[in-house]
Amino acid sequence: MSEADPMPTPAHGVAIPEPDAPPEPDVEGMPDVEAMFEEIEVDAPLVGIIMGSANDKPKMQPAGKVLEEAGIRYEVRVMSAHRNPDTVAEYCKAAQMRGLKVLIAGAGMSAALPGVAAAHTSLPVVGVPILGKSLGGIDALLAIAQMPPGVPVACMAVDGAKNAGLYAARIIELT
Ligand code: RP5
Repeated sequence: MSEADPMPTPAHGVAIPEPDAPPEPDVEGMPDVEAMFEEIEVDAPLVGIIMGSANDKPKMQPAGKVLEEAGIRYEVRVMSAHRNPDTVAEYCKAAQMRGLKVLIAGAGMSAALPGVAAAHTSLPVVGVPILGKSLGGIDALLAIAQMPPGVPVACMAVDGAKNAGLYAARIIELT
């Protein structure tokens, strides 16, 4: 046997295999993981305020005011469950991973937004029925209150965005 022999054969003739080399890290998959972490900002908002129309902004503004006063970071997005269903699904599916803790969802008329949001996230969803031009807000109120079992949505009063902000703040204080 020379010193250069890489696998010396023992006297009884059975070669002892080298221990398995540790698996190579999956460098192919790393960029995806890094991208996910890059999306989690240090100052990421804790509450997402979403609403079905830009016209809902004045009605939803009290929720943001309450959160601001409580020092809770939030973001505001306009997206309609009926007019932008893909946007709603994408936003709500990514919400928890982005660091959001609560969603506040306001909508008027056939107000599907809070329920659709709850269908796409495990985060607590606080619904705000917004008074429309007819039916005194009862349309949105019932749409948000009458969620089927298994898809929970907290329903505030008609135009109850202030309480939605307070409710979200209480949830965050518990987490
Ligand atoms: C809902 O339809 C919105 O939340 C809004 O309250 C209502 C009417 O929408 P616009 O016609 O004002 O955009 O989706």
